[in-house]
Amino acid sequence: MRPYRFLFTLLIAGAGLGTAANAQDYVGAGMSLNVFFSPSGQPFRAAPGQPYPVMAWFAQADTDKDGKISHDEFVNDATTFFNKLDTNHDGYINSPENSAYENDVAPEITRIDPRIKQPKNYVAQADDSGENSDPTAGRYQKQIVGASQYGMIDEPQPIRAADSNLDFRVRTDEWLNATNQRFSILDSNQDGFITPEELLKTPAQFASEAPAPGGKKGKGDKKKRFMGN
Ligand SMILES: [Ca+2]
Ligand SMILES: [Ca+2]
Ligand SMILES: [Ca+2]
Repeated sequence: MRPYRFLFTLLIAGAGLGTAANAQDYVGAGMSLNVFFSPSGQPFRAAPGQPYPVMAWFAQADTDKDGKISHDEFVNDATTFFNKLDTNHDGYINSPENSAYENDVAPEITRIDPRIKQPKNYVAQADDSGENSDPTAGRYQKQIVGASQYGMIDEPQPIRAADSNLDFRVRTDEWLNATNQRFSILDSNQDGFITPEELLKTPAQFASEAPAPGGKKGKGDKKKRFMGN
Protein backbone atom coordinates (compact mmCIF):
# COMPACT_ATOMS: atom_id res chain seq x y z
CA MET A 1 0.00 0.00 0.00
CA ARG A 2 1.49 3.31 -1.05
CA PRO A 3 1.61 6.14 1.44
CA TYR A 4 -0.72 8.52 -0.41
CA ARG A 5 -3.31 5.78 -0.67
CA PHE A 6 -3.08 5.26 3.05
CA LEU A 7 -3.63 8.97 3.65
CA PHE A 8 -6.61 9.01 1.28
CA THR A 9 -8.08 6.10 3.20
CA LEU A 10 -7.58 7.97 6.43
CA LEU A 11 -9.35 11.03 5.06
CA ILE A 12 -12.49 9.26 3.97
CA ALA A 13 -12.45 7.06 7.03
CA GLY A 14 -13.50 10.11 9.00
CA ALA A 15 -16.84 10.30 7.20
CA GLY A 16 -19.87 10.35 9.40
CA LEU A 17 -18.03 10.82 12.66
CA GLY A 18 -18.30 13.74 14.96
CA THR A 19 -21.34 14.87 16.87
CA ALA A 20 -20.83 17.78 19.18
CA ALA A 21 -21.31 16.62 22.74
CA ASN A 22 -21.34 18.00 26.22
CA ALA A 23 -19.20 16.41 28.87
CA GLN A 24 -22.39 15.19 30.52
CA ASP A 25 -23.15 13.05 27.46
CA TYR A 26 -20.23 10.84 28.36
CA VAL A 27 -21.37 10.14 31.86
CA GLY A 28 -23.58 7.13 32.33
CA ALA A 29 -23.03 5.88 28.80
CA GLY A 30 -19.97 3.82 29.68
CA MET A 31 -17.73 6.44 28.13
CA SER A 32 -14.96 8.49 29.62
CA LEU A 33 -13.15 11.67 28.73
CA ASN A 34 -10.05 10.13 30.29
CA VAL A 35 -9.66 7.67 27.45
CA PHE A 36 -6.80 6.54 25.25
CA PHE A 37 -7.26 4.73 21.96
CA SER A 38 -4.56 2.24 21.05
CA PRO A 39 -3.11 2.44 17.51
CA SER A 40 -5.59 -0.33 16.61
CA GLY A 41 -8.47 1.70 18.02
CA GLN A 42 -8.96 -0.15 21.29
CA PRO A 43 -10.20 2.19 24.03
CA PHE A 44 -8.56 2.27 27.46
CA ARG A 45 -10.55 4.22 30.03
CA ALA A 46 -9.55 5.59 33.39
CA ALA A 47 -11.50 7.33 36.12
CA PRO A 48 -11.39 11.12 36.22
CA GLY A 49 -8.17 12.33 37.85
CA GLN A 50 -6.35 9.05 37.26
CA PRO A 51 -3.21 8.99 35.06
CA TYR A 52 -3.87 9.07 31.32
CA PRO A 53 -4.37 5.39 30.39
CA VAL A 54 -1.81 5.17 27.59
CA MET A 55 0.38 2.99 29.80
CA ALA A 56 -2.48 0.54 30.30
CA TRP A 57 -2.27 -0.19 26.60
CA PHE A 58 1.52 -0.27 26.74
CA ALA A 59 1.46 -2.84 29.55
CA GLN A 60 -1.07 -4.98 27.69
CA ALA A 61 1.01 -5.01 24.51
CA ASP A 62 4.39 -5.50 26.21
CA THR A 63 3.72 -9.14 27.02
CA ASP A 64 7.31 -10.05 27.92
CA LYS A 65 7.47 -7.01 30.23
CA ASP A 66 10.83 -5.77 29.03
CA GLY A 67 9.57 -2.19 28.94
CA LYS A 68 9.28 -1.91 25.16
CA ILE A 69 6.86 -3.11 22.52
CA SER A 70 8.49 -5.23 19.84
CA HIS A 71 7.04 -5.51 16.35
CA ASP A 72 5.75 -9.01 17.17
CA GLU A 73 4.12 -7.78 20.36
CA PHE A 74 2.53 -4.88 18.47
CA VAL A 75 1.14 -7.21 15.79
CA ASN A 76 -0.13 -9.69 18.39
CA ASP A 77 -1.91 -6.91 20.24
CA ALA A 78 -3.53 -5.66 17.01
CA THR A 79 -4.50 -9.20 16.00
CA THR A 80 -6.12 -9.88 19.36
CA PHE A 81 -8.23 -6.77 18.94
CA PHE A 82 -9.14 -7.69 15.35
CA ASN A 83 -10.32 -11.11 16.54
CA LYS A 84 -12.39 -9.48 19.25
CA LEU A 85 -14.17 -7.32 16.65
CA ASP A 86 -14.55 -10.19 14.17
CA THR A 87 -17.38 -11.65 16.18
CA ASN A 88 -18.46 -14.22 13.57
CA HIS A 89 -14.82 -15.30 13.10
CA ASP A 90 -14.83 -15.25 9.30
CA GLY A 91 -11.57 -13.29 9.00
CA TYR A 92 -13.29 -10.02 8.08
CA ILE A 93 -14.56 -7.07 10.03
CA ASN A 94 -17.73 -6.42 8.06
CA SER A 95 -20.13 -3.46 8.25
CA PRO A 96 -22.25 -4.76 11.17
CA GLU A 97 -19.08 -5.63 13.10
CA ASN A 98 -17.72 -2.17 12.35
CA SER A 99 -20.98 -0.62 13.54
CA ALA A 100 -20.69 -2.62 16.75
CA TYR A 101 -17.22 -1.16 17.16
CA GLU A 102 -18.49 2.42 16.73
CA ASN A 103 -21.61 2.02 18.87
CA ASP A 104 -20.61 -0.41 21.59
CA VAL A 105 -16.83 -0.80 21.81
CA ALA A 106 -15.66 2.76 21.18
CA PRO A 107 -18.66 5.14 21.34
CA GLU A 108 -16.34 8.04 22.20
CA ILE A 109 -15.40 8.28 18.53
CA THR A 110 -18.90 9.43 17.59
CA ARG A 111 -18.60 12.50 19.85
CA ILE A 112 -16.51 15.61 19.68
CA ASP A 113 -14.62 16.11 22.90
CA PRO A 114 -15.54 19.62 24.10
CA ARG A 115 -12.08 20.11 25.63
CA ILE A 116 -10.15 19.76 22.40
CA LYS A 117 -9.20 22.98 20.68
CA GLN A 118 -10.12 22.62 17.03
CA PRO A 119 -8.28 24.35 14.20
CA LYS A 120 -9.87 27.76 13.59
CA ASN A 121 -10.48 27.14 9.93
CA TYR A 122 -11.27 23.50 9.53
CA VAL A 123 -12.76 21.62 6.65
CA ALA A 124 -15.54 19.12 7.23
CA GLN A 125 -14.74 15.47 6.84
CA ALA A 126 -15.38 13.82 3.49
CA ASP A 127 -18.70 12.18 2.78
CA ASP A 128 -19.00 8.47 2.05
CA SER A 129 -18.43 8.91 -1.67
CA GLY A 130 -14.96 10.29 -1.01
CA GLU A 131 -15.66 12.99 -3.60
CA ASN A 132 -15.42 16.72 -2.99
CA SER A 133 -13.65 15.86 0.20
CA ASP A 134 -11.78 19.12 0.42
CA PRO A 135 -13.15 21.96 -1.70
CA THR A 136 -10.59 24.29 -0.13
CA ALA A 137 -7.74 22.28 -1.64
CA GLY A 138 -5.89 21.95 1.61
CA ARG A 139 -6.00 25.57 2.68
CA TYR A 140 -7.82 24.68 5.87
CA GLN A 141 -6.93 22.23 8.55
CA LYS A 142 -8.90 19.08 9.17
CA GLN A 143 -11.08 18.92 12.26
CA ILE A 144 -9.89 16.63 15.03
CA VAL A 145 -12.62 14.02 15.27
CA GLY A 146 -13.22 10.40 16.12
CA ALA A 147 -10.37 8.29 17.36
CA SER A 148 -7.90 11.02 16.36
CA GLN A 149 -8.97 12.82 19.52
CA TYR A 150 -7.68 10.00 21.72
CA GLY A 151 -4.98 8.41 19.60
CA MET A 152 -1.33 8.96 18.78
CA ILE A 153 -1.98 8.69 15.03
CA ASP A 154 -4.45 10.86 13.10
CA GLU A 155 -6.94 8.16 12.16
CA PRO A 156 -10.54 9.19 12.91
CA GLN A 157 -11.79 5.63 12.40
CA PRO A 158 -8.96 3.08 12.71
CA ILE A 159 -11.04 0.12 11.54
CA ARG A 160 -12.23 1.70 8.32
CA ALA A 161 -8.82 3.26 7.81
CA ALA A 162 -7.50 -0.27 7.27
CA ASP A 163 -10.01 -0.96 4.49
CA SER A 164 -7.55 -0.20 1.71
CA ASN A 165 -9.66 -1.58 -1.16
CA LEU A 166 -12.73 0.29 0.10
CA ASP A 167 -15.15 -2.64 0.03
CA PHE A 168 -16.47 -1.83 3.50
CA ARG A 169 -14.88 -4.80 5.16
CA VAL A 170 -11.41 -5.27 6.60
CA ARG A 171 -9.58 -8.47 5.83
CA THR A 172 -6.80 -9.84 8.01
CA ASP A 173 -4.11 -8.89 5.49
CA GLU A 174 -5.44 -5.32 5.27
CA TRP A 175 -5.35 -5.17 9.06
CA LEU A 176 -1.76 -6.41 9.09
CA ASN A 177 -0.77 -3.76 6.53
CA ALA A 178 -2.35 -1.02 8.62
CA THR A 179 -0.72 -2.44 11.75
CA ASN A 180 2.71 -2.41 10.11
CA GLN A 181 2.21 1.20 9.00
CA ARG A 182 1.20 2.17 12.52
CA PHE A 183 4.25 0.50 13.99
CA SER A 184 6.51 2.34 11.52
CA ILE A 185 4.97 5.68 12.49
CA LEU A 186 5.37 5.10 16.21
CA ASP A 187 8.83 3.51 16.14
CA SER A 188 10.32 6.88 15.34
CA ASN A 189 13.97 5.83 15.71
CA GLN A 190 13.29 2.66 13.71
CA ASP A 191 15.03 0.30 16.11
CA GLY A 192 12.20 -2.23 15.98
CA PHE A 193 10.71 -1.33 19.34
CA ILE A 194 8.24 1.20 20.64
CA THR A 195 9.52 2.62 23.89
CA PRO A 196 7.66 4.85 26.38
CA GLU A 197 9.77 7.79 25.14
CA GLU A 198 8.36 7.31 21.62
CA LEU A 199 4.73 7.57 22.74
CA LEU A 200 3.04 10.68 21.40
CA LYS A 201 0.60 12.76 23.40
CA THR A 202 -2.95 12.61 22.12
CA PRO A 203 -5.11 15.73 21.56
CA ALA A 204 -7.26 14.76 24.56
CA GLN A 205 -4.15 14.32 26.67
CA PHE A 206 -2.95 17.81 25.71
CA ALA A 207 -6.43 19.21 26.40
CA SER A 208 -6.58 17.65 29.85
CA GLU A 209 -3.21 19.17 30.74
CA ALA A 210 -3.93 22.63 29.33
CA PRO A 211 -4.70 25.55 31.64
CA ALA A 212 -8.33 26.60 31.83
CA PRO A 213 -9.48 28.65 28.84
CA GLY A 214 -9.48 32.36 29.61
CA GLY A 215 -7.76 31.68 32.91
CA LYS A 216 -10.54 33.40 34.86
CA LYS A 217 -12.08 30.44 36.60
CA GLY A 218 -8.88 28.62 37.43
CA LYS A 219 -7.83 25.03 37.06
CA GLY A 220 -10.14 23.61 39.70
CA ASP A 221 -13.22 24.85 37.91
CA LYS A 222 -12.09 23.38 34.63
CA LYS A 223 -11.54 20.03 36.24
CA LYS A 224 -14.98 20.16 37.80
CA ARG A 225 -16.61 21.07 34.54
CA PHE A 226 -14.93 18.58 32.30
CA MET A 227 -14.00 15.66 34.46
CA GLY A 228 -17.36 15.35 36.17
CA ASN A 229 -16.22 15.38 39.78
CA1 LIG B 1 8.27 -6.25 25.04
CA1 LIG C 1 -16.44 -11.04 10.64
CA1 LIG D 1 11.88 2.65 18.68
